[in-house]
Amino acid sequence: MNDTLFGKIIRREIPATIVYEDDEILGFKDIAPQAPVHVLFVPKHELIPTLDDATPEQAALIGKLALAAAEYARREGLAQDGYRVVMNCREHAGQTVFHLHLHLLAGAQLGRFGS
Ligand code: IU
Repeated sequence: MNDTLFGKIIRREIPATIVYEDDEILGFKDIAPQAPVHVLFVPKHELIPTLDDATPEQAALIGKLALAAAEYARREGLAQDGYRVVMNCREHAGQTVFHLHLHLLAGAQLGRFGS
């Protein structure tokens, strides 16, 4: 279980700047930030490779990823100006780590996306 690079971060086997944690979710700073604030939120106990692999039983967990990002954004004073959350799924989205995660991007006016 959790046998990915993010699994190693969850188990504290490799370092990361952890900024959020609850029973089910860990949030840590992305090592290659794409915005002034770039945090990844990952499930701690379930290894779901991509959003396409998620099951209806995991709906609540996926919702909690989004709510964890929202809570962090509120706590850090990012909510009023706003932020973006993104999940990349497989090749065309550029997914590189196959352990479901939600990106939180904030701290500046973000460009449009999709190109
Ligand atoms: P993606 O959605 O799979 O494309 O995003 C993976 C992210 O994980 C990407 O933004 C990387 O910079 C980030 N990351 C990290 O924060 N720490 C690491 O050790 C590795 C990747 I490898």
